[in-house]
Amino acid sequence: MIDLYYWPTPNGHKITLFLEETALPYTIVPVNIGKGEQFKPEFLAISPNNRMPAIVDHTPLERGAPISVFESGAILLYLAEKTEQFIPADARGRVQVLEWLFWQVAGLGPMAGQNHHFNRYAPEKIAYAIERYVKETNRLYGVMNKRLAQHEFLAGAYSIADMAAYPWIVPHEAQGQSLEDFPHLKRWFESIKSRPATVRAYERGAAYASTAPMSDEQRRVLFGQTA
Ligand SMILES: N[C@@H](CCC(=O)N[C@@H](CS)C(=O)NCC(=O)O)C(=O)O
Repeated sequence: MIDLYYWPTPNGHKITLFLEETALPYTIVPVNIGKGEQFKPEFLAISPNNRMPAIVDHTPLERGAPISVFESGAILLYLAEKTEQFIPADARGRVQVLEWLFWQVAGLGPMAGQNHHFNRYAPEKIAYAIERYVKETNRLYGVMNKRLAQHEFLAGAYSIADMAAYPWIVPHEAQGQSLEDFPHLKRWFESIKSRPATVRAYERGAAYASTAPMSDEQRRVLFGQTA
């Protein structure tokens, strides 16, 4: 029913978290981003920003032609609306989920992404850049920790906002962060980690994951892009 264009990165995991929670039938179409498969014309036709994840829903609610969606936040929202799950129906509850979903896609994701880049992948270790993104990641963890001191999840019950954020907290050590400094975030993290759907989602990803260090060719494909 749904084709998921996927690679086991934090943005990819967001969507398998949702699909495993809801048991929507899906097929993984691997997009090996280190090999440049995100530049294949058939993938660019559904994801013009050459980034995964993307989905094609072959049975949209309104019937008719398949619907494709790119951008992880748009995909989560599309799937939540389609299934009426993991987003509340009332305006007050809904807007909170949207706030934290957008906070993740516009803040935590890009900042932690730059943290990964300068901390782990950059061939030169640039102290200013590392410090800038480790500190900003730390600030964002603090924002979540404060929120989670008062709320079990980011916005009401477990929602697409939590699914967007969780995969970006998984690599906390590599981001130079300790969850011991953020006890409420740690409680939230452990509770999502132990959900059976989370375990299944990460198991699906493990089939594609590689532990090999990034090669020069992969670095060229991923970090040498221009228009
Ligand atoms: N804003 C996008 C970001 C997606 C993204 O950055 N995907 C990365 C992997 S986590 C990717 O596909 N990279 C391929 C590339 O850089 O060419 C989203 O939230 O979906």
